[in-house]
Amino acid sequence: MSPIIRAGYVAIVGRPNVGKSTLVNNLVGTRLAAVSPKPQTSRYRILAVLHGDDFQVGLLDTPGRPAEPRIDALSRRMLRETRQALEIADLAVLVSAPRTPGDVEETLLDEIRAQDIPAIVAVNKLDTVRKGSLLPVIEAYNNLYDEFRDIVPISARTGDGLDSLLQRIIANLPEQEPLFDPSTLTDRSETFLISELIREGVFAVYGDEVPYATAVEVEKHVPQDPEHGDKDFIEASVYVERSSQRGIVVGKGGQALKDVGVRVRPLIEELLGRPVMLSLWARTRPRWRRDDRFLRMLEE
Ligand SMILES: Nc1nc2c(ncn2[C@@H]2O[C@H](COP(=O)(O)OP(=O)(O)OP(=O)(O)O)[C@@H](O)[C@H]2O)c(=O)[nH]1
Ligand SMILES: [Mg+2]
Repeated sequence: MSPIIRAGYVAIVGRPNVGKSTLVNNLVGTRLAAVSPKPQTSRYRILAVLHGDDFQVGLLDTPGRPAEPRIDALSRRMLRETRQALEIADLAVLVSAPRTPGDVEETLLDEIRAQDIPAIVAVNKLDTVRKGSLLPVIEAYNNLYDEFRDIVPISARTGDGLDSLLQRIIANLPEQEPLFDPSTLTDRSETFLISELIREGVFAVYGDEVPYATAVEVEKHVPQDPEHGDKDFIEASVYVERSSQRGIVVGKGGQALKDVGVRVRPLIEELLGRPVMLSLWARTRPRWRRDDRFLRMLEE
């Protein structure tokens, strides 16, 4: 018979750019979710499982909830990812910047309440503020909802407070048989994780507008092909909506796309544990943000 442990799914929700993906990556100690200084980096729900002797925490990273979502298939899917994470979850962690809650937090709180699950607030980016300035933030969250199980200040970047957050998460999970195989780290395929690392590179290299017009598809992954010098061969496309954007993605003499490759290849090698040859192509695909079939295909 399996032992009874603390086990469950934890939806990590919050507005864009508050550090949800950084937190998830830091808790599991692996770069699974794309991170960037630009809002709305995450587009998918990603499971990351943290295993301990007497617990299993299934963290669900989610896309940030914008104040005013765009109206297209991609934005609709992003909202749905958060909703589904809350439906699956045994516990919600509402991640916040070190600021008092606003409309977005209230909306998310309504959705958490509708699922009738306990919630913890993680006030992130502790490293960017003076300690004293957190008190009014904590008080405002307390006033917003007096049933928060905890309000924990953290810095996902420095790791400050993550141990106590994890303890509070575990303590609020149901006692049950293990949910995951001990070897499970994520529910996402290697191909998907590679495409997300490339997307992270795209968010890092290009200016404000272009990343939102891009999608990444890994088209070919040939593991350890001797023809290519005993390296995995990976070919991927960076899609944009307009040909003018394609020019920006390629850059002068192909330099911008090369920069993405240089940045991303070591991260893919770290993920796979093998040397990689990466070939990136920029392609135009008009209105891909509205193309549900294309979006579904990217998730596989
Ligand atoms: N100073 C500081 N920066 C942080 C911290 N946590 C995250 N960041 C930065 O905040 C930015 C956003 O981080 P993400 O993890 O991508 O945020 P997110 O909430 O997943 O964003 P979306 O996916 O767009 O919703 C990145 O530049 C991170 O490096 C922190 O504790 N302190
Ligand atoms: Mg994210």
